[in-house]
Amino acid sequence: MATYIIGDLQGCFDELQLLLQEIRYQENEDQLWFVGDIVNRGPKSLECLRFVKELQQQGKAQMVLGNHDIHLLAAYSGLKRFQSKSDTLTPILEAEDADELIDWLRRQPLIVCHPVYEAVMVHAGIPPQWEITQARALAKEVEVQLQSADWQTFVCEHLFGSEPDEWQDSLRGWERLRYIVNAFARMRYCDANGKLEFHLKSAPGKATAPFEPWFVFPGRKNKTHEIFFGHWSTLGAVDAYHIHATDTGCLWGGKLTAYCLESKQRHTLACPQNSKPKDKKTKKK
Ligand SMILES: [Mn+2]
Repeated sequence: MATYIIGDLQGCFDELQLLLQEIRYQENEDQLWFVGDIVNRGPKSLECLRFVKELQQQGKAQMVLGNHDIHLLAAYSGLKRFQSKSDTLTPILEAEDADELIDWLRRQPLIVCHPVYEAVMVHAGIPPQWEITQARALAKEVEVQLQSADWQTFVCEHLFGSEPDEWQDSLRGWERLRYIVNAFARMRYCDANGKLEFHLKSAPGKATAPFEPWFVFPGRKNKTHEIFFGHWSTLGAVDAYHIHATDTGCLWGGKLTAYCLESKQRHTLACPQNSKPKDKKTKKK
């Protein structure tokens, strides 16, 4: 039995199938962990979503919500403010099983914890000031809202926005939930206290002080666990600092990653067939 952590799919269904063949994935034995951003920008988001849903419902896969998955929840709910020309969500919204897909998607978590290993999966990261136990509890606060009957009000009216960018235990209400979502699903850079910086998207290396990649701070309280995440395609394959970055830019002509938790081996599939969508400003690896 193996557990494979699969990087951001973003609709790259054919590449996923090729990668699964290459690693000789055994559906009845192996577990797949998807780091989120299952959908959008790529060509086959509907196929990706159906595939992950089917496996998850059979207990063969888990996923966490990424910013694009949350974006899909918003698009389904009629929120037009953040729609983009490069969105490729229409086939999902028009699918006959759209309601079931969305109802399932909104019940997916922001963090997944391995039952045996000290390993967790999130889409973007966990800010330095949160221990894993606290991170799990905070993720739950958002999950409860997304699973409530009134979830569309939460998504359309309260969830989006980059404020507050600083965490306080005393934060309450929508502001508290917004920071939590942004940390788990959007963060790349922050300061030592978890103040979020959303304008920086490039690979580390430039002078960005006091902001650094969220995982490099010496006092980071969640170093107790190996953290698997995606979201940051310009970061590439990093296995250091007790973190494992798995978004290797399949969508942008890079690679799709499957990291085997047990053997600690990375498997990648080159995806040169994907042309870069026009609005993408980051360089491909
Ligand atoms: Mn993302």
